[in-house]
Amino acid sequence: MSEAAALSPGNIAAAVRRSLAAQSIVDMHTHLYPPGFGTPLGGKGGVGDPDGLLLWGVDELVTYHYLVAELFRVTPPGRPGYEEFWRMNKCDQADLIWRELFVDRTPLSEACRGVLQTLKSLGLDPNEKSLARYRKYFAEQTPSGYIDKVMTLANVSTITMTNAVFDDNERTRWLRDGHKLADARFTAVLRIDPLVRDYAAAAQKLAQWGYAVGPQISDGGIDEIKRFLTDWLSRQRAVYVAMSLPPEFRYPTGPGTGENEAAGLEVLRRAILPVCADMGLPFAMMIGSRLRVNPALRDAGDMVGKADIASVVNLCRQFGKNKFFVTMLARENQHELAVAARKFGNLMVFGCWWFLNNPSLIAEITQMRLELLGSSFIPQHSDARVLDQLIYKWTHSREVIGRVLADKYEALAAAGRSITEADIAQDAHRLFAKNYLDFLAR
Ligand code: HDL
Ligand code: ZN
Repeated sequence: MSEAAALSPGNIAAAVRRSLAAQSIVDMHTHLYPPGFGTPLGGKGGVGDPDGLLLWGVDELVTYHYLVAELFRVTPPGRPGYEEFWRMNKCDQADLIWRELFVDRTPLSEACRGVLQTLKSLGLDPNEKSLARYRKYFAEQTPSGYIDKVMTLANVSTITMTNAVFDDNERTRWLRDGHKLADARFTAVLRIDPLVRDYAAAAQKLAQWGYAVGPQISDGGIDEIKRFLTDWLSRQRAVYVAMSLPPEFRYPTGPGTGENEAAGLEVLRRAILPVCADMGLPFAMMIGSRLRVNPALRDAGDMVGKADIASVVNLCRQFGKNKFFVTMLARENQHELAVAARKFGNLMVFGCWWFLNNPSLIAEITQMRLELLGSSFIPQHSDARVLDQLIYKWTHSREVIGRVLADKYEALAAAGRSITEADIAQDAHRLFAKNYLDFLAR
């Protein structure tokens, strides 16, 4: 069919599926790394690095922290205990999770279904009772070759990392291996949560790293924090700066703001945002994560809380020269955030983050965003922590977002607007790549 011919309503859904499948994705937020950062699974001819940052293969897939949380919902108390579980090796942890969540129970959760979708997409049978056959398959892969395979299956063109400079393991690798970390498939993001979430602790580390920063904010200290930021932005060649923030995040300070919190906000106001504005870099705020509500679960122990959109509005208005990527973790915050984006062109709403990355909520949020923002938002990021997850996270999101888009196109057709394959392809490009890249370049 010619791209210019109007689609009949009955052909729109299939055209959307084709377009989204064909559209390569720039994934703007992941926790993935190229092989230069090391990988615990050496694969064919390789040697594993237990502290390596590139996670891939079935044992990492099955021990994803979402599934660890789900494991402890079904095992009898203390069998195993938390610390007993963490002392188990990765394979034993994966065998336990596979048996408890995938064999003894129907794997109904999104995180379970994702593992099965990934295995199926790789040509493996998702019905195995043990992980042995899957392990054999992954043992035949090389990390870099498997990255290409996964990116092709997921049709992802660029993987955007999260580079947590306050993480000792990652920082050491940047300082030691900087020259060999570059990989054209990946772009870096400077992640600096402690600078605002816990300024006192961050200041101590900065001082250890040679930046003249003290527990009290000073003009000299602000200059040193700016130097720290520009040092790392150039080392990483970062494309934006990011941090997650708790539900209690408020800007500006209020009567209840504590001393440490106030210091973090001053660092945000006087160092982080000016450096981002000077360098033309977006600042990404991921708001609503309350960390370690169950510390024994480690990464699986974080929780969601309703946050304050007025603070986002205040920042967008006060810092008109800055560009803000914002995603919020609470379902209850999504409508107000989308309305805020109608008020500020320097606010780009993105993703269905973490506990929102489920079909029912992706559908609800995407429909609302299309109705309020047209195509001027970024519908999804994968947040993948295990490379293989790109396959299922994007398979599932293309399916759900595609159905919502098809519904909107059918409604437009009913209103008399002709919808062509070219219209759909242009929107797919905008939503899954161009909005992000244009905002970086804006
Ligand atoms: O802060 C973040 O970037 C979150 O995405 C956390 O990493 C979280 O643990 C996660 O992986 N969510 O999907
Ligand atoms: Zn993340």
